[in-house]
Amino acid sequence: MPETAVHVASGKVREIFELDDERLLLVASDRISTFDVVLPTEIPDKGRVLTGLSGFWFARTREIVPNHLLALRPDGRSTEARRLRMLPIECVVRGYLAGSGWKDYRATGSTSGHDLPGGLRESDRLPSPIFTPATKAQTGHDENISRTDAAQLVGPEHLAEVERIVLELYAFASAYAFERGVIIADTKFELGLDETGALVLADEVLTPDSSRFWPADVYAPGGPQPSFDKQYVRDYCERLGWDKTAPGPELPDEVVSETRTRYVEAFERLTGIRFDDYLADPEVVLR
Ligand code: PZK
Repeated sequence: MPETAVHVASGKVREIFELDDERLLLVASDRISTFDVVLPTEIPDKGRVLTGLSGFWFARTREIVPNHLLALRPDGRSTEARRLRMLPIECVVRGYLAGSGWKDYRATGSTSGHDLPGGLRESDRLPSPIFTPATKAQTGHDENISRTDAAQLVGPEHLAEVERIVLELYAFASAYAFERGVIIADTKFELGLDETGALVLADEVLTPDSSRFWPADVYAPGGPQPSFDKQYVRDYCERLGWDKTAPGPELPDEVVSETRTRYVEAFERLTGIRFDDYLADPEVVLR
């Protein structure tokens, strides 16, 4: 990292530094969270997998929407990005009924104002993907909001374009991933505005931390699905009987190495690129 990079923000598992007035450095750590708690044990290369996947998707979705990516650093975990004015909403797209979408549906029959057919089960595929904007909670959980509230936050003209863009991104990526055996049940995008007022895709995109990835070969709606990446960690935590409050448990070596393998497998399946080739030259994902 350059000596002059000033730390500006921390997420649960990543950091942002300021390079200059126009550029940020996003650094993805190997930290992992489960049940909303960051665990004391890291998953080696997890940050590289996420950075590589984001770069891969940025390169393949440029025709749908311009993005903030300027370069991937040789360490494989750091992204140089254009500095934007971020929109104050999370742009969630759901193709399947899971997480808070399932909770809202079960309680009210709808989510973010989308009236859904009756009789849907947990993890069912939706008749068509839906945009379910959410607030950016500073602490605690993002809250699904109505389109009216979202329009208030970003302006009605931006909201219509944001919805069109994120539905197109989801349609492209979910079809691509499904052919490679991965269901993208839902995913969260973040957009910002550049100096000309144009919408730009930012943050991380279509990674296991910003999405629910399910292995397609065992998909069975009617209950929760196994997570492509974190299932070993969740199962271990459940077996321990941990109460899911901080601090989380240390992970045994076997859970760490199985989990690392799952992250690397997600990377290789989705990109078609060997992870070792990424480590040798991260910008292979951009070509
Ligand atoms: C920005 N975050 C979330 C990400 C963290 C926090 N291109 C951009 N321009 C201006 N701001 C942001 C971005 C991006 N991406 C993103 N917060 C600000 C975030 C990574 C680590 F700690």
